[in-house]
Parts: sequence; structure tokens; C-alpha cells
Amino acid sequence: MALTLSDLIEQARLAARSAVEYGGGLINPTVRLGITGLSRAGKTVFITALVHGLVRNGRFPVFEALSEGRIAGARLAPQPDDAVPRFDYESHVRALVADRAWPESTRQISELRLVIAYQSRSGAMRELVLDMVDYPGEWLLDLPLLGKTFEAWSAETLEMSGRGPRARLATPWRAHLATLDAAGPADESAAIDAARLFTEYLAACRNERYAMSLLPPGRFLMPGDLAGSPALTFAPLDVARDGTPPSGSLWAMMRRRYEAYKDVVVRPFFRDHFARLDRQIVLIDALSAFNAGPEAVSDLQDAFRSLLDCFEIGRRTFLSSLLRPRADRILFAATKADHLHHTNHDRLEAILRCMVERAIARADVAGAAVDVIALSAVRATREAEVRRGGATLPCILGVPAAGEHSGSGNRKDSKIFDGKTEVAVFPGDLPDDPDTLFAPGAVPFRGLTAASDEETDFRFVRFRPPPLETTGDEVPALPHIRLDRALQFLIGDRLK
Ligand SMILES: Nc1nc2c(ncn2[C@@H]2O[C@H](COP(=O)(O)OP(=O)(O)O)[C@@H](O)[C@H]2O)c(=O)[nH]1
Ligand SMILES: [Mg+2]
Repeated sequence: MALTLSDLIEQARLAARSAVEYGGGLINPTVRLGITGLSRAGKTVFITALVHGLVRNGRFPVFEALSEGRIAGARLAPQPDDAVPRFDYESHVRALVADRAWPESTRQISELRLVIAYQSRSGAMRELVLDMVDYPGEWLLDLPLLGKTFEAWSAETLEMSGRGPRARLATPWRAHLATLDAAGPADESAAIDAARLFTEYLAACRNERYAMSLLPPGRFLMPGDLAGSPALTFAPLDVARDGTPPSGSLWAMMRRRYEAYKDVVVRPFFRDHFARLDRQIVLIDALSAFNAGPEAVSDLQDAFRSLLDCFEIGRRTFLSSLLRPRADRILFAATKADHLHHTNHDRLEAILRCMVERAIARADVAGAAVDVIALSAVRATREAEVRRGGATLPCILGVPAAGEHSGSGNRKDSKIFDGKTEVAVFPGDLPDDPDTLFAPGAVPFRGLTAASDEETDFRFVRFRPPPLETTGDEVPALPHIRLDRALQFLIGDRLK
């Protein structure tokens, strides 16, 4: 790909900054850790639990520096980027620990700096600066747009909207699209209507019953501070892939805005955030996809391919080696594993591995180590064997959040939970062999997309965060599943 002027300017800016960051890094070794995932994947809970555990000396046996007793302490420090909101750690901890409520959802990028004081294996006291950057996965999934024309993106989006459960959800938008004359004069109100209907279609796909993952452009669902701006007021048109719009046409206007979206949204995000990350964890709410059904799982699989492509796209778009995305470790983590009995944790990990490997086979992530994990940043459940009719079922125990209900709300025996009572749930067993999910002609399981609540094969209830046993004024760290293993993979090598 030939370098354009804007690429060159971008590279010059990045080079200037890299030199500054490199200089700073000599004094205090710094790791910039990106935490991403689609909305509600568990980013806020993950960062809160991670910091809480490090600050409070949590139980992290697999995290070597800590289990070897080499961590002297961890403290929060002012973050380096003045223009990025601070991750509101204190409020999130208060919600989790004092109120036993999940933190409120955020829809923005945020940052938090943690300084870890440790003793190196050679005995010297050192500090590692860990900058955590929490950003919406929706924004990351925009990077592939950099290499796509408006016409190609339109064609792909239209094609995808005709498949599976998307077809029905896309009907109102597609009906409006059919009334548009792309070559006709530009019409602002038509553009507004099209953008609104298109956004509604994306939001419907994201709904928990469908739980689709691959829905660019990301700002349509996560607008940040751009809601309502012209750069977000466009939608795909039914036009030829290699066509050229007549000047003054609706097509020309949509194309211009699509290009503006790339310039004012996608490129700056790439330059200011993504390209600067040293390590990346991608959180995935795989269980919600299972809850929704096979189409959502296959959509998630496509999203993996796109995600991995993002690392490759950086390499193609910015040619100089200094300026490539530099993340050298990428961890894909299925979150909320506490919704499953531990007998299923390895199965969840195996399914994730299978999906990621299929994606890796097609994407080039040269230079980065990739791993997968099933974890729970905050473990909200306990385990129990429940006898039913001669069989024992591996169940989980937890307190469902107030307002959650068992089964569909309109059934007579359906219960609304009060947020205080502990219940046992049999969540269902994930398949032992992940291939049975992906093999051609695989028997589909039943999810919310196609079945009612009672008929689904998996059942995931929203539990409250766990009670903590406080001893004196010491607040213990939150219980978790495999959070320490994630930590070891992400920063363990930097604490030697
Ligand atoms: N049981 C359980 N639920 C979780 C966990 N992490 C996240 N959740 C649930 O997922 C929701 C979204 O998490 P959050 O961290 O806000 O997601 P974000 O949008 O990616 O920041 C929370 O409100 C919880 O209900 C976990 O480790 N265990
Ligand atoms: Mg969040």
C-alpha cells in the first residue's frame, strides 16, 4: 500500500511520541495494558478486581512475583494522559464490596496507573508502572474499515444483514433503504432516517436474545462524545462495489461521511490508543453468546477473525517498524466463568481456544504471543452437588440480583428473586469436544434466539457480587477464578 500524506504525518507524530515514551520508560519501566471487550463483557469488573487484588495482596498463587513474596506493594498514581478520563476505581470498589452491586456501566475510554514495587530475582528493589487502558471493543472492531471503501463496506454490511436472525432485525432499515435513490440529490433528512434505522438494527442485533458481536461502525453503538455529529450520520447504500458516485448525490454525501468517520474517529483512536499498547487482553462474554444460540456463537467466531485482523491491519497501514502496533502478548479471556461449575471451566477454555485458533489460522499475528483463558474476575458463586431423581447435578449457588426471574416472567411458577435468597442453578454442560459445535452439520443447541427461556440448553442467571468476610478493618481481596493466571501471562515476565 502506498503511503499517503496523512500516513506520513501520522507516522511523524507517532515517532515523536515514541521517542518521548521511550525516554520515560528508561527511568520507570512501563507496561501499557489494553483492556477491551464489547459492552458488558466485564472490563470494569476485571480492572477493579485486578487492582483490588494487587493492592490488597489477594490470593494469586499462579502469579509468580506475588507467590514468591517479591511484591512489596502496589499503589495508584496519577495517569500520564491528561485528556483521558480516569478509571473510577474507588466508586467501582465501593459498589462491589460495600453495596454488593455491579459497577455502573461506562461507555467511554478510561485509564488508571498502578505502580508495583517489587524485588527482582537478583534481589534489587524495582518499580513497574502498569498503565491500564479500558476502551470499548466496538471501537477496535472499526479498524478494518481503514482498508475498506464506502462501497465495499456497504456491500459487506448488506450481505451480512441478509443472514440468519439478522435478516428479520434488518427489515425496517432495509425497507427504508429500498426507497432511497443513491444517485439522486443529497438529502439530509433521508441520511438522518437511514442512520437512525441502521443504528436501531445494530442495537437489536446486540440485544441479549441475539448477542451478535460483529457490528461496525462501533460508534453507532458506543458514540462516546460524537452522538449526533455528521460523521455518525451515514448508512450503507445499495451501490456497485466499484462504482463512483455522481457529484452532489446522496451516495457522494454518504461516502464523504464514511471517510470522515475514518479520519476523525478511527485513525485518531488507532494512533492515540491502540498503537501504543504493549499488552492486550480481550474480554469475551462467551456465555451470553451461548445463551443466545448457535448464530451468536458463529458471529463471535467472525468477530475473533476481525479482532486479530486489527493487529495485522496496523502493520499494513503504518509501514515503519517503529510505528506498528507493538502489543507482543494478546490474551483472549472468556469472562464470568463463575456461571459454570468448575468441571466446565476447561471446556469453556477449549471452546475459546478452538475459535481463536481458527481465527489465527487466517490472520497474521506475527510477533505476538496469543493465549486463551476462562476466568472470573469476581467470583459470585459457590458450588454444590444437587440430587435430583437419583442423579447428582453439578450446580452453582449464588444470590440472584433483585428482579431477576427464573424462567420466563409470564409463567405461573416463575419466581422473581428478591436479591437476598441464595439459589442453586444447574447451568447446563458445555460440550466436551469443541469440534461438535463447529463441525459441518453440527447439531445446533437451543438458545434464546430460537427458543423460550425454559427450553434453552444453557441457563445463566445474573448473580450479585459475593459477600466478603471482613476481619477487623481489613477488607479481604475479592474471590476470583484464574485471574492470577491472566496476570502472570500479561505482566509476569516484566517482574523477574
Ligand atoms: N458473575 C459475574 N458477573 C460478572 C463478572 N464480570 C462482569 N460481570 C457481569 O457483567 C456485567 C458487565 O460488566 P462490566 O465490567 O461493567 O462490563 P464492561 O461493559 O465491559 O465494563 C456486570 O454488571 C456483571 O453483571 C464476573 O466475574 N462474574
Ligand atoms: Mg465498563
